[in-house]
Amino acid sequence: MDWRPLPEILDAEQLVERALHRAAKKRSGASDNAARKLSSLSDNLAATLGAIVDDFPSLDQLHPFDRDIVDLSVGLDELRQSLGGVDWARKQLQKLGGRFTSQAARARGERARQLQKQGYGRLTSVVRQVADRLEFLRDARSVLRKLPAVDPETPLVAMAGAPNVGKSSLVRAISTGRPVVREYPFTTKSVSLGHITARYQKIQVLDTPGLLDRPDAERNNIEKQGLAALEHLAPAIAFVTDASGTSGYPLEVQQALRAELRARYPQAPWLEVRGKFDLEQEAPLGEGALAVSATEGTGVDELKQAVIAMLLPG
Ligand SMILES: Nc1nc2c(ncn2[C@@H]2O[C@H](COP(=O)(O)OP(=O)(O)O)[C@@H](O)[C@H]2O)c(=O)[nH]1
Ligand SMILES: [Mg+2]
Repeated sequence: MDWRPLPEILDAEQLVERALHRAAKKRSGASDNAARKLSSLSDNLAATLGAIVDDFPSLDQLHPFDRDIVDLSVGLDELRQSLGGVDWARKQLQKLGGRFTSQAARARGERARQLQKQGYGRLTSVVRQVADRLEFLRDARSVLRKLPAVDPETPLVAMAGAPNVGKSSLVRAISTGRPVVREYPFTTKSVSLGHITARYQKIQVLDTPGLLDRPDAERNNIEKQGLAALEHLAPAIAFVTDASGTSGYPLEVQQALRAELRARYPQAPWLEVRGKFDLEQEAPLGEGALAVSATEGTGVDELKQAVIAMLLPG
């Protein structure tokens, strides 16, 4: 799902102000002035709220990966409730708008002015009642827009391994992905995506947050984002082991994690990667493993070619 096109969402005050400004321009001088203003205000507010709801993809039709990622990053229930709240307000605005407009159309003079004032108050207060919902949607939008636009139909390799072993550095080295690299664990707060183009085809390279060898129930939301990808997108896996002793995660812990993932995803095409090979190694390079150094660039092209061969056979 590509969330980047999600349009900006105004907050309740901005929305009210804009609609009031537009309604103020509706001057006819005729006796139906109040009715025209009321109808402009309610139509405008209802249409804007309706567009906010419509611009979000239907949550029930999300790909299971996107559904998990949305849930882990902003909360699916809260998102659903906020959209529901805004849709409630849209219906309220239509109902109230229709009622005040037709009453004002039949009224004259002071009575019409009174109805206009009352209607304005009621309509704007409906929008203000969902101010928190709108605020939530504004925040959600800025989080969602940063999520990776994974295409489930395009070949995918996930860089997996314990925290701080050099996954993000390798994603940067072999793909267009630009995940943050830091000298401490858990810098990767969410999955992120890069691409490799080979033979006129695209391969997606997913950077996943570090995983620890522990039961799912103890895994945090950041780890769960990586698992959602492994679970729902059936990627090839490039498993990175760091035997330099600098990651902060002992080799046995990394190997236990590797065994867990292999057992969990026995069908996944698998690349064994030994990272930080420029540093002294605590264990010999296993059979079939690729030795790479992201900092010195050694083995990086071999890794890229191995990924291509694994995902674009023939
Ligand atoms: N010496 C050396 N350090 C590396 C290498 N790759 C990554 N690092 C360092 O290891 C730390 C963690 O790297 P990062 O790519 O963020 O690891 P991640 O947490 O697995 O994504 C950073 O300080 C990197 O500079 C490498 O090939 N050699
Ligand atoms: Mg990382």
